[in-house]
Amino acid sequence: MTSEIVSVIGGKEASNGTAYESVNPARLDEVVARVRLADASTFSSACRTATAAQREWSRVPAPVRGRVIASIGRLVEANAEELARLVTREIGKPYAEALGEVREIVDTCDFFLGEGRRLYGQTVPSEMPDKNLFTFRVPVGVAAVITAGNFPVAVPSWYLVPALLCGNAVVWKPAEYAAASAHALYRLFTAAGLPDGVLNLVLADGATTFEGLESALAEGTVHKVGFTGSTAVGRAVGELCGRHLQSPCLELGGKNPMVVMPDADLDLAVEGALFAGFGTAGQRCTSLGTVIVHESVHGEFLRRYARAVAEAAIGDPAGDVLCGPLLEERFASRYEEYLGWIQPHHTVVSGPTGRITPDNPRAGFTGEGGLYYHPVVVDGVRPDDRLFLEETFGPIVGVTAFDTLEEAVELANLPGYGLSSSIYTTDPKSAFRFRAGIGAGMVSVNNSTSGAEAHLPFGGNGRSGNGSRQSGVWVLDQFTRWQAMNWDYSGRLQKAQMDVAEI
Ligand code: UN1
Repeated sequence: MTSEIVSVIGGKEASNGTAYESVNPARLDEVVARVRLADASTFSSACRTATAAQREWSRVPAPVRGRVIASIGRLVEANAEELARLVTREIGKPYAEALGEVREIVDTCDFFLGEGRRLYGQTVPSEMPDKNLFTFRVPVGVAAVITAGNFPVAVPSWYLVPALLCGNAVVWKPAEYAAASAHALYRLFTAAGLPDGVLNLVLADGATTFEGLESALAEGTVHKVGFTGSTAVGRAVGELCGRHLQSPCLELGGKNPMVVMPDADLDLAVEGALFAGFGTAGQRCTSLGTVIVHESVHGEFLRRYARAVAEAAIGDPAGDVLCGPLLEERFASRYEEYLGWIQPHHTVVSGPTGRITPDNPRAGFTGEGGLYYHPVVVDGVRPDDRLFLEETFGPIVGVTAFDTLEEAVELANLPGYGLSSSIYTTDPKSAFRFRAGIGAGMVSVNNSTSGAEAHLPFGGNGRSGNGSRQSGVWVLDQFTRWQAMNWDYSGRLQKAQMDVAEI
């Protein structure tokens, strides 16, 4: 049994609050961590502490901050297997994927350590003589980062690393059911040499966090909110930020489509649909929602997909499996509701549905108890079905047929999300037409909807977010604001628009 995990603010442990247990979803009787969940005032006091620490941190030259990011990357790399094992134990993510997730933090650090030596501003020509114009990137101040538990370490690093590199302080509130993984990552970050108060960890439930965030925004101690989670909560976070004239970075749900053209390599498409649909037990924001398959290959695709799903390894996430348990009880019961959306006009082509139990077994299953579910493929979903329209965070994929590419694009856009998308085709014209028509922030050609690389812009539109982008240079616009400077050395008052130089 591990000792209790608590919030850390300004380098000090905050041990007030209520008790919570983070449980291994693969073995529900195994407590991974005893956690103390803080109250709302802890969140707002963390934001005040961060405000003071940020002043000093922003004065540290960006290349030096970059060196701290480099140390974080090295520390994470040196502890990768241990961290990945903890992620597997705490949220049930198959070990190979968990290790990949840790790799994604290292990739993020690799990218941003050099950004400390760039973080470029610009020189801009003036319309007047003897005058220079400049732009500077300035840190926003304190970033409140609220993250989900399906990517308990990589997705937080997408916020934390660039925010810190840009000279901000951070108050990070991870998902409580992933508190041990978050705490381990927090320890690696601070061990790399971040001064106290620059990165603060607040362990709290959602409602308390919301309350704490509301007062911090009113006090003016939060200047940017980064939120990864459901569309419903993202909407509430967006409304709250809007009242305080802030534009948050929102990374929300997806109903990610995969279009399979008649000329597609069907085996490749099946492999992609298997990983995108059932990797991470379908609990990525980039997981596959609906396969939109051309009617001429619909039957053959379904036959091969159903066989691949039947043969997929499901069970103990510490082993070599495609799919482990769902994240937590709350997600499992919500997923059971989604199963209730299956209608008489649908055909389940994957065999049994629901929880895997001795009475509802699955061949080759290697788990014991735990929140394991049968992977489900539902053919015949229609544009007005909830299964077609709504995100179903969990192992269920809908299938529908189309005739023309225009119709496929329309179907793909219909649910109004816009995170990831994919097309399988051997014809570049179809691929580019799809790219031009799809409303998603990310498009894959002959690849899974999930598994974006850590240095391309990541983010969505519509119900998937407010158009903000993470990763690569694009995220710098979330964590810095442009400051414009003009310097007149003419020795007289030159008035813009009024004293324009004549030829
Ligand atoms: C998420 O589920 O919130 O592209 C992020 C992917 C991963 C990140 C998923 N690199 O699937």
